[in-house]
Amino acid sequence: MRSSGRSRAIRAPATGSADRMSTLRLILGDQLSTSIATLRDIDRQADRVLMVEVDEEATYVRHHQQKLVLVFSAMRHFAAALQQEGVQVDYVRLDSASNTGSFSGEVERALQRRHHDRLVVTEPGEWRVRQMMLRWQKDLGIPVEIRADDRFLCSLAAFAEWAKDRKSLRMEYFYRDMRRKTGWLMEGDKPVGGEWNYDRQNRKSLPGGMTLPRRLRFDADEMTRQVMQLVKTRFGHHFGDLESFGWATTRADAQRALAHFISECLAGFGDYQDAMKSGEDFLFHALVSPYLNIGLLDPREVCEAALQAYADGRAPLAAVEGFVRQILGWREYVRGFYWLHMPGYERSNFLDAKRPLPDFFWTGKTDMNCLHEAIDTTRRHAYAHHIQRLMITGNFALLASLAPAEVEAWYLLVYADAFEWVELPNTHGMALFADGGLLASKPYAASGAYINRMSDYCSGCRYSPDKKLGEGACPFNYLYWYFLISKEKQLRSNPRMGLAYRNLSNKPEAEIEAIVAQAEDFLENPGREAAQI
Ligand code: FAD
Ligand code: DLZ
Ligand code: SF4
Repeated sequence: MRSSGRSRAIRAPATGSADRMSTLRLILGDQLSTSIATLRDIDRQADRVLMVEVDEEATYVRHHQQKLVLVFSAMRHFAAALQQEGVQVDYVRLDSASNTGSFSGEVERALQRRHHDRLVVTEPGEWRVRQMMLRWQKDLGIPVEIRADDRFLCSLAAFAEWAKDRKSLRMEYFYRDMRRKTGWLMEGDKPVGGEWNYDRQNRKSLPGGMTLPRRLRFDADEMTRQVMQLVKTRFGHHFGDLESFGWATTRADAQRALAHFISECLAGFGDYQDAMKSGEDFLFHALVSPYLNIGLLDPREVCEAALQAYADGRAPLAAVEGFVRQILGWREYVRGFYWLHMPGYERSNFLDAKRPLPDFFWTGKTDMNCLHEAIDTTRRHAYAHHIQRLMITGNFALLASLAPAEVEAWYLLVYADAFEWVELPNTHGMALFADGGLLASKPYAASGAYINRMSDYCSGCRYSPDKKLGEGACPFNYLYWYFLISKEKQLRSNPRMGLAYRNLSNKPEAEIEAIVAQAEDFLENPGREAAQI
């Protein structure tokens, strides 16, 4: 049964004391923080927390099986922790017989079960859910208070104020303002060490034979095992492996993961932030985005842990600045950006990209070893690190002119940390340049030479990054030039593309013709080699 959505009062008869107000407090699966605004001012005797596992959220895109396990198991652990604190929690499991399958239906049912005077929620992370919530007051006949999500370091109002009257929004300037506001890595009004950004030092490839840090993964407890069984039964056809699940599902374990990253990996994070290596899924990355995004960790505590490591001399400035920039800068920036440009942001298609997503995005079966590695780690962990997302799968999607909506649906479902507020700007804006430069000043387009420089993938590939055309040539090479040729109308006037277009003009006509022929032949069926595997 689904909520009819008609306007009516559906409140159960009052049962509590006449002068004590009762509030229903809805907590969503990415709001698992005891500091969440919804829980403030809770009256433990009179109020109830509502948490619901619903089919609609599990299937609006077919999330990776590990993402489903993470969200449901973390929800169940969070509910149990609240109950231990004496909070009354009304928890609806996915397999409960009367589950209506939607947020609206479950809120309606909770109001039928018990009398409440009002509903309190914290604003959600997706436009889709916000629109749903805005209808509840009228549809359910109860006052609904939607509170600001103040777990972020920059409020939406402060971001809108920063963005106002700016011709273009660039993360770097936002980040500098946030450094000034927080005082992090500042000496008075100057950045510590004299530079705002140490990225130039953060682009090393991994030296051969380097020992990489052991990563902390977590064994599934009984609660997680039950959820794994549920997911296997109901969503076993969704993308991704289940058995390799190793994510933390409680705040305590997420804090352990953070502490482990700070002590074992942060010092190497800066230098090797852009590096990639075959068979190494995590390198020096933090693996904290799923925890930040569902609320098990708070961005302030994550940044402060890194700042403390710098203060104690346990990590160099370039690493700590690089890490803090990802959270204080990028994470806050994309969230403000998303809400500023929604709705409608996802509809732009500046580069007129239309090709369907090749099948190997689901199977990982392709002779292009870099793509195989990035998709395979995604399948095994619901994770790939930033450079794999941007410069391997993202770069391919950009160069191959894949339809933004298909690529975005893929990114939203395959990663454990994917929620639209963070996934969409990164995919639509940063990786695909589909917004024509609202988020990034130029497309992140690269040939095989970049991938060869930053990884060891090419040595295990049937293609050669040194070969530009003909049999065995790396597809990224001719696709890169074909991209410039076919998108010239949109990109030539971009000042940051000047050098690329000057290089293109130096190419003889015969070479251009050969590039176009080979690229178009490849793009007709990019997955054709998979048949040989
Ligand atoms: P680290 O590399 O160790 O970085 C530390 C933290 O910084 C991350 O946990 C994350 O919270 C934050 N961060 C870093 N880069 C970004 C960024 N560009 N935007 C926002 N936060 C950032 N991140 C998500 O959280 N959810 C997504 O759905 C998502 N989709 C992406 C799609 C594409 C096409 C690209 C290019 C990037 C995407 N990112 C997304 C950003 C980034 O790739 C991930 O945050 C990062 O890989 C998470 O792994 P980590 O915790 O090991 O990060
Ligand atoms: C991602 C997700 C999934 C798979 N399932 C649920 C759920 O059953 N119940 C719930 O409260 N939240 C879930 N979530 C997270 C929501 O999709 C998320 O809260 C919205 O997208 C708003 O950001
Ligand atoms: Fe990727 Fe090209 Fe290197 Fe193969 S040769 S791994 S396709 S960049």
